[in-house]
Amino acid sequence: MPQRIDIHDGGTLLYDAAFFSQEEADAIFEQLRNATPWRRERGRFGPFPRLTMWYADDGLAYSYSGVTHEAVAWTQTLTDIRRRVELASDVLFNSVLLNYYRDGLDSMGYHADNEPELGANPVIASVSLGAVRQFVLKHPKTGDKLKFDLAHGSLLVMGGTCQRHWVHAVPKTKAIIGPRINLTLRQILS
Ligand SMILES: O=C(O)CCC(=O)C(=O)O
Ligand SMILES: [Mn+2]
Repeated sequence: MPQRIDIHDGGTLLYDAAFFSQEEADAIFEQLRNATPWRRERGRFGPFPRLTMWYADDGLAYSYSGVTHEAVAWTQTLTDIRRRVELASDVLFNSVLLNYYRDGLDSMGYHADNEPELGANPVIASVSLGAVRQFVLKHPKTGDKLKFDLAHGSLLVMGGTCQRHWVHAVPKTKAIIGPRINLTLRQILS
C-alpha cells in the first residue's frame, strides 16, 4: 500500500514500495539500461558522478547545474511509465530525467528541484529500479533528516513545498552494490 507522509513546512511524500511488480521492474530496468544512450554530462563542478539522459515533449529544454538538456522524444517504455505514474500521482508530466548510478560510488549531492521552469511547488515523481540506494531528505534550517531505502520498482512522489524547504541527495556508499536507475518525472512550465 502507498504510504503518505507529511513533512515539515508543507511538504508531502507518497511512497509506494511495490509500484511496479518484480517482473515489470526487472524488465524495465534491463530495457532502460541497455537501450538508453547514457551520457556523462559535465556541470559547473565537473563531470557528474553518474550517467544521465533526458526525454521530454517536443520543444522543451531544461537547465540545471549548468547543463542545458535538449528534448529527446519519449520511447514507448518511458511513455508507458509516464502514464502509470500520472494515474497514481494525479499530475501530468512532460519530461523525465534518467539517472544511472553504475555502482555505490555514483551519487547525487544535496539539491532541490527548484529551477524556475518547474514553478513554485513542483510535483516530482521518482521511480527507482535496480540496487536499493538510500535517499536522504534534509531540512537545512532544522537539520532534520528523513531516510528512505528506495526499493526496486518503487515510486516516490514529492509534492507540496518539498522543493522549497527541503533538499535531497543519494549519497555514495562503500557497500558493494549493483547498478541503479532512477527516473524523475517533471512538468516543465512554458
Ligand atoms: O536518484 C534519485 O533517487 C534522485 C534523483 C534526483 O533527485 C534528481 O534527478 O533530481
Ligand atoms: Mn532531485
